[in-house]
Amino acid sequence: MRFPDGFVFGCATASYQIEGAAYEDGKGLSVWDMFCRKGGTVWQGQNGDVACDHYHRYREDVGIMKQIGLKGYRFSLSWPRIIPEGTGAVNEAGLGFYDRLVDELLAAGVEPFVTLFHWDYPYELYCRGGWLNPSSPDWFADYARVVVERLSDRVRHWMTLNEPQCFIGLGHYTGKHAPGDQRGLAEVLRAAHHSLLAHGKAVQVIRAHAKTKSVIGFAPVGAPRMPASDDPADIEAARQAMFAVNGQDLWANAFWMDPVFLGQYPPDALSHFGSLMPKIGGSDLATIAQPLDFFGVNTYSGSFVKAGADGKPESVGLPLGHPITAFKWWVTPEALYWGPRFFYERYRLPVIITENGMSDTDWVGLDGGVHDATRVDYLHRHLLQLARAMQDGVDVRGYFLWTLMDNFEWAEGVKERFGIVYTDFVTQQRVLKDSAYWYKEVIATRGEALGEPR
Ligand code: IFM
Repeated sequence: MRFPDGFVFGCATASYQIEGAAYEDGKGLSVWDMFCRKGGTVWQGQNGDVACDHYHRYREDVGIMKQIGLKGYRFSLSWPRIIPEGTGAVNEAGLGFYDRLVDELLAAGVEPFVTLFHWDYPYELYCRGGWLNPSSPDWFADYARVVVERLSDRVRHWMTLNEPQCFIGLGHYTGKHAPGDQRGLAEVLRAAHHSLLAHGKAVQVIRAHAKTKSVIGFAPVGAPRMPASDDPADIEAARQAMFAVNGQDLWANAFWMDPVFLGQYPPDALSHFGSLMPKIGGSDLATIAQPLDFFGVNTYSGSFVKAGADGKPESVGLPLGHPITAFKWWVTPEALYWGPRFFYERYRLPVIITENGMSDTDWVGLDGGVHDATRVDYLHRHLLQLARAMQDGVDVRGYFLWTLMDNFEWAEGVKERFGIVYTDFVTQQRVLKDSAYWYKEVIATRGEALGEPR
């Protein structure tokens, strides 16, 4: 199978995970700068102060993207690098960095896909209440305007928020991520609502101020539920489970996606969370549900479901010894079939996989290469399932592999290596792994190198 002309094979990264230069050129503090300094928060007390030093080495990194033949590069902007206090004065040096990066990408023939926010929230705004402050959606919209006015003559593809499930849920509920808060569910739901409003307002800003026709999306986590068999009853059970809201956490797909794509919170979210739900202003849902151009989704793994005796969804465990990544995430390639299929069915927008990949314990071999056969197999299986979804009629426009190079994996520090390029964090030397050469071949043949979907 050949992927369609114009299908974007890319890689994704995020500012705090690769840039470093945490205290340079007028950048303001982010919640991640402060969280890492707290102690006991990140593996071995590591931080993203230097990370991959991409801020200084971006030319070399774009050269690597060109060598691999990437069609698109998804990266995020550091809000406090651009507006150190979160609102107000703009830091020209910070904005200039992204300006040069965009130029470099375009010169290399790599299309920039910009994510406005991938977790490095301005610390100054956190001190003013952060996502709990009712003004937070406007702060985000103001920041979006600064960026759009500067970059939209060259950037056409935009994503607003990356994985609100994580920066709200892990950041404000479990406290595992920055800012490290453990708040009650009512406050967390209020912060979630503000983040969705921020998304909607940013879309309005892009549409109103972009200098070229924009293609806009959102990049939530998509956690697929997959039928345990081809029995239509199991398929229906998986579909129901995929969009149900029933846990005491923030992982439910529909909680985040329905407001954005359908203009309403799912009815079971309202009944399930009841009085914990925030007050929803009269025009809030209309603001949140701005028309989007694609359904971006980050998917790494899924879980199986069957129809129970009463027809209701029942979880099905995986067999003993089922494959698992270094991060201890189950390897379930069918997630890239059922996820896109169910999401497309419900939200009717072209799908872009905005992240997919796996962590492993890679190191440089005696021969100087990095032989990550397991990652190649993971990617191969996932791309074949995505191709199968496309053959079954799902409109998929792109695939962004997470990630270009090993980087700072949040609370796990540099322990979890997700890259197709190996980063030596001492010398900052980059080494293309076998998976990078494999991906290059996949891109060059527009997927033919994968063989037929199976
Ligand atoms: O590294 C993260 C990324 O920042 C968001 N999505 C999941 C990746 C792997 O954990």
